[in-house]
Amino acid sequence: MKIDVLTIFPEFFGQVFDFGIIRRARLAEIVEINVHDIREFTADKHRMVDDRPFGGGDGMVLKPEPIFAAIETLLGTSDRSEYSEGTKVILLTPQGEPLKQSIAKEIADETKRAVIICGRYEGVDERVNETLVTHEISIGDYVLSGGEPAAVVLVDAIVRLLPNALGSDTSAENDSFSDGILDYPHYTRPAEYRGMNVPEVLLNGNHAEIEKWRREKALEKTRSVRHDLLKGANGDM
Ligand code: 6GU
Repeated sequence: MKIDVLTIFPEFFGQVFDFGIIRRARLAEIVEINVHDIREFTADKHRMVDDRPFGGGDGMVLKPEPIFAAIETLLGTSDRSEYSEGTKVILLTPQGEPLKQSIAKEIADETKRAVIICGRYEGVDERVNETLVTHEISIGDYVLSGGEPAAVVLVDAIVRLLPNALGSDTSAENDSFSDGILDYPHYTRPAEYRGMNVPEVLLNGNHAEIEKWRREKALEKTRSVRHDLLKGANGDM
């Protein structure tokens, strides 16, 4: 997969893609990630990336011209009906569809080429959305100053789902959310720490019992902090 990130703050991404699973996936050429400064695609002498909103109001709005130019340079067209198969242009804004594991999975499975546009909180000219964008995504119901942190979240969520991105000893299938509920509690050595003991069931090697305990704990946790997830979860509620 090839991912291009469009941002007015390219330095924000300095080292964020140089660690752990994302770094490994890049080195293994499972994914290529390039960050581009939207300002590099301006054509005016002041290199303006934003301007005041028509109709008035607070803040600045990202101008369409440099974003159209960037997409034309990267994808060869600014008409989304002409994108190659497997191309997605994702706009990150608080107005987008809330990111879920199922969306990350769909993108990981179907995408060869992703361009991620980092919006800014005050807005992006709507013609970008109308013409270039195939998916508008939000990472949750809270306000970020810009889409940059959201881009890091989205890239991480996608890349770890790409074939062979995780080591052979780990699998995305066992992740929290892959079965629609939260993860069970984990323990490692020592078996007793400052008087706190690891649950006996995990020490006795009975794998059927361990499975059952984990499922119960996962459901208990989900019921207590994320009751909304249980509508539609596998198994009993
Ligand atoms: Cl993608 N952008 C901004 N600015 N705020 C957000 C968001 C995105 N997702 C949640 N809040």
